[in-house]
Amino acid sequence: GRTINVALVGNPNSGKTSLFNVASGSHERVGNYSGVTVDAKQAVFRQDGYTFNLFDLPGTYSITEYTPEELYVRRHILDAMPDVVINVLDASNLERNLFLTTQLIDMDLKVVIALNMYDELEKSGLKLDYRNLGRMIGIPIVPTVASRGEGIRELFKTVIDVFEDNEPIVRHIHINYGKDIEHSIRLLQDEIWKNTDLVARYSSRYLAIKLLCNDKNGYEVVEPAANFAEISAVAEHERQKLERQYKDCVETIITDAKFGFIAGALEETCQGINLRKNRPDDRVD
Ligand code: BGO
Repeated sequence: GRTINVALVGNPNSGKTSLFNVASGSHERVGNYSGVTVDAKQAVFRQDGYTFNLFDLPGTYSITEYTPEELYVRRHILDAMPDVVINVLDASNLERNLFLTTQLIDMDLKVVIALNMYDELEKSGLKLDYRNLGRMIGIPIVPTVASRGEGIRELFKTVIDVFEDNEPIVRHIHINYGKDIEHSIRLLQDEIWKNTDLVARYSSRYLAIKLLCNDKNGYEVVEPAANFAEISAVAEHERQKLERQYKDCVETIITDAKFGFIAGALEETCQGINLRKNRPDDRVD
């Protein structure tokens, strides 16, 4: 059988540890990797003829570069390039948890959502059409109750389908950041596309977004490129233009658009949800 490298990404307390433990059940080979600042765990197990190499990454609300955990998760995704990311969501706190999902969408990865704490969602009385939500965001969603081991086999079956390109829901969507930002992204992508090494490894759209947000780690990724001077000149010019125009930093505009996208998707798929409680201003990170 084939080996699939899988990374677990999710907010703190979304149930990642429970999912990791129940999935790796037999603990065939569990390694603890203590970095200077963060811990990550790795386990190897088999299901349906495949070998899963599962990495549990630190819990984060975001994958920008503001905390060691965020940077660790981002580095793991960009450097280790997992075949499939399992995005573990706390279903009882969907709006906030989906923010991380929008960042994975920007990165153009193969993703499966574990809609964990599904028991809590059912108790809460909310009616979520998760199949439709999955269709809207182009990511298959599997309900799980990790603490009771429910849905885990189905989850990894779906990981196999996504890995093998057999999952019809999978579709790469772009979150629309508005006419002006989209124009700047395209100009920057034109410059990034000239470098075949960069585009072989990274999504040009993701890099363009990171540079427009003046993201240090984004610049580190692009720096070795032969056309770095040209790329950063376009990025600088576009960022300054956008910030003059909006009187705000690009990251804030993009964050607002992400929450708008989430609210729109949940309004259509989740009956009874109160979308006011986690507006961008109340974010914890
Ligand atoms: C305690 N449903 C429910 N209801 N709970 C879940 C589920 C689920 O699907 N999955 C996990 N939990 P972690 P991170 C606890 O530890 O895996 C629970 O941070 C308790 N502990 O059991 O640690 C899970 O790795 C005492 O709860 O998450 C855990 O992502 C009383 O959610 C918590 C009640 O899971 C966080 C719960 C001493």
